[in-house]
Amino acid sequence: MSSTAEIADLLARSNRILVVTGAGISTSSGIPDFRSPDGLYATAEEKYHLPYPEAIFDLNYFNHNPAPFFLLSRELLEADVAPTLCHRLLADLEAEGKIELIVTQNIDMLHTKAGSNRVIECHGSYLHGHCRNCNQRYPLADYEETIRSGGIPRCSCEGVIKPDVVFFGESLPQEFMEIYYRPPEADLLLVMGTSLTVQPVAGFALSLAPQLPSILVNRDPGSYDRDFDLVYHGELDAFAENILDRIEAGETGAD
Ligand code: CNA
Repeated sequence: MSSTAEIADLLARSNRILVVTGAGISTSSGIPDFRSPDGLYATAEEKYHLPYPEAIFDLNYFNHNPAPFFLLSRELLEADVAPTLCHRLLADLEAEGKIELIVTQNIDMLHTKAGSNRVIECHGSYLHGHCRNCNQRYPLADYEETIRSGGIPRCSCEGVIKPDVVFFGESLPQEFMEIYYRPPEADLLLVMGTSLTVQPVAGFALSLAPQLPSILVNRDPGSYDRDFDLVYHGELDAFAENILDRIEAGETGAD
């Protein structure tokens, strides 16, 4: 395992960092990930009364029963869900002009809440939604309150408004497909809090890892560790706090 000193030093020497994030960077805010033992896949069937856990992001199931997805959405949109130290670290690095792009698989909008702007939400987000019946587009402000109060948002035509979160089998946003085929120029790949199992994002990160200096930060060792130059195992908040402390103390060799 690499030390945080080595990682902080590489971060300090890099000026065009391409970041790929997953659900692990948000778990300390109270939003469960998918695959941890207490993650969504372990608890969803019982908690949301689903036939199988993936049904919560399945379009056919949503058309038949949208209630479980909106129950989960209510938890995600709760006002007190705050960005984590990891989101803060990335926003700070962006303020220093070091971030080329953050590609996030997360739908919780916490990168933007933390102040990051250079973000592609490749699995969509709640910022807009569309009516399943007439395709009318709605901004979050029009339907957020309904979700927060436990309801199912509906269009003027009575169709259900589905937030623009990418469900299984749906296309990823065009802006992600563009960088998938033409990755931005970067001098470091930083991957955090993802099991690297969901395509095409996993393939995107893993194909870039051998081409760039690369860092992987995750709780547990995994089969992809060998693809990265520096690997850190542990809690992401502790990792972010350590790096932020080093940056603040000027221990990083930053120019
Ligand atoms: P995943 O497959 O659940 O993997 C998460 C990874 O993060 C695992 O390797 C965990 O061990 C690791 N991890 C979890 N918590 C921590 C922690 N505190 N410190 C260090 N490591 C941790 O999730 P992926 O993001 O890889 O899968 C992609 C899915 C998850 C996308 O489709 C997302 O939309 C979806 N998702 C998003 C959210 C969200 O927006 N916050 C929540 C749950 C699922």
